[in-house]
Amino acid sequence: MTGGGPDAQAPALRLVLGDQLSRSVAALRDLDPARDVVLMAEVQAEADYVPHHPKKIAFLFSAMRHFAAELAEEGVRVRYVHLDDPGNRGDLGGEVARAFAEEDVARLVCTACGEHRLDAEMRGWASRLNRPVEIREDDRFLCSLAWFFEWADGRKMLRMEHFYREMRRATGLLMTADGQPEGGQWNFDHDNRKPPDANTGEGGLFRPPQPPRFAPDETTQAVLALVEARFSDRFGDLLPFDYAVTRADAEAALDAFIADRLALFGDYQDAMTPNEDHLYHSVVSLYLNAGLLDPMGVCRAAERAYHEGRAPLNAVEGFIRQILGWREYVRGIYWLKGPEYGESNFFGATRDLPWFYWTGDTEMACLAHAIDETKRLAYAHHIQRLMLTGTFALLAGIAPKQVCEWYLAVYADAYEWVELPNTHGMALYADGGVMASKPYAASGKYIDRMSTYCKGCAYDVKKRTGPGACPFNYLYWDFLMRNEDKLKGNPRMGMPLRTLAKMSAESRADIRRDAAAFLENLD
Ligand code: FAD
Ligand code: DLZ
Ligand code: SF4
Repeated sequence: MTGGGPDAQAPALRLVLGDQLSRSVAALRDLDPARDVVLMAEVQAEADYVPHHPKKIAFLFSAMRHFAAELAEEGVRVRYVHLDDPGNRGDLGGEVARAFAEEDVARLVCTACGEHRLDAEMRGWASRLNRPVEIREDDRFLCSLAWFFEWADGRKMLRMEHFYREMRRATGLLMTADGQPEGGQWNFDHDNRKPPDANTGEGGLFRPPQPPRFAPDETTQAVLALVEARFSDRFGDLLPFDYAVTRADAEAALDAFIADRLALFGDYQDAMTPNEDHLYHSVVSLYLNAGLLDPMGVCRAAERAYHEGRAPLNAVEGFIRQILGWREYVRGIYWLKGPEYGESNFFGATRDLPWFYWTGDTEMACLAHAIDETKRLAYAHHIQRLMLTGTFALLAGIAPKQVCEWYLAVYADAYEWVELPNTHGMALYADGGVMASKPYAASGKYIDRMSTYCKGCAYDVKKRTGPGACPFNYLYWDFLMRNEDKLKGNPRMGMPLRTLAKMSAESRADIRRDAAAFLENLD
């Protein structure tokens, strides 16, 4: 508690943010409905700090309104501020101050938020408001920050795989009674690299099962009208809107994933096709990150499917690793590295984000689909984010801050704690290797192997240079040439750099020429 003052029995204002929609969230834990007031506020500042996708805003506002209604049904007094309420002060600090002026409360109880930007602001509230402010740790994660910092302490390399094994041991997830990993291996990734085939809809005889769709109720319709009126000038389609906005529906979405798609999640985890948006991915990140699902519940549901013979180990281990491993790990990195983390720029990349990231208007079929899908759904799956929009930005030398802002704005699951390490660290290697052991740089060959995009593309993936050559090809080699000095100390870059060293001066010149011409005309 900062600010001194009343004891734990005094009436409290309890703040719940848009991504804290869990009844078990720390700020609500000792809530006394007879005494306390819960504050939830739709505010312009949170909608504007990046130009969030209209679907993301609609999802959050509707989920917030439904959560507030559930609390009210329990008999809790909720002070819910709508975006268009007269008197709305426009930011969270202003709404907390207004609540103190108008409610009979003596202290503020909150749960730590997920971004340094707001965290710094919240830590200033006690002195600004001259009221006691208690900021509790967000313990809806499987690994506490203290535990993560202890794990990281003294380690030269903070590799996810090492962290993940510790997490498997600590939680017992997919562990045998004698403390061994289920199936005798920690990781089944080598089984999880199938390209698209009949199971992903190639040949047109079969369509992978689709995630369930939830028809907007009256509350959601009111939010959709508000978002249409206020945010329709932004990148992203508001309609159709069919995401879950309650815990019950988010659980139904999870159940449908476990029943229909989990079994093939592993096999097609890295596959991409222009004909399908989700393939066998779960589409639960927006629910997890907003608090409508809890990570242990999701992992246990997948583990049960394995033990009951409904999904194979390669799928279940792969899925659990994303949540127990990657999700917890990136959160730890974000808080461990602090606000300076996003300031690094290992490759000194300065180019502006191409305009087509906001339109999808490009002849590169792979990027056109990933961006169009993002525009329609505020969603793209991991390999699209990493190996298409991410790799392109890496190869083209786009300024990391601009790329990070784009990712933070356009995805319904994006908050800085999870977006920044994934974009700045994993996709762009702007952190110089804190997260990844090498940059995820790849040529068109990778995209051709893992997708069917190239078949319908104006460019030729087999051509490295010359008219019609795939831009990923010459940009890849140009990236290696431009950054050879920075990469040569990395043993994992040895093979491509040796290939580069064998390249004739003429081939190098062709690559440079095509890359320069392409980059000059990016917009
Ligand atoms: P699935 O493929 O079904 O995976 C299951 C769950 O695992 C996800 O719902 C998610 O909660 C978790 N998960 C998987 N990979 C990661 C990861 N790398 N980091 C954290 N959690 C992970 N994820 C976000 O939640 N928010 C973001 O803002 C975000 N930005 C990203 C930016 C880039 C450049 C990249 C490469 C990845 C980003 N990710 C982000 C991670 C991942 O792409 C998404 O979590 C995933 O695509 C969400 O879709 P899904 O629910 O269908 O995931
Ligand atoms: C993302 C978002 C948006 C668009 N709007 C609100 C809002 O009006 N009120 C609110 O409490 N939270 C909102 N959020 C989520 C916050 O931005 C999020 O809590 C912080 O970024 C920390 O993760
Ligand atoms: Fe993408 Fe190149 Fe394939 Fe076209 S040819 S889809 S640009 S990888």
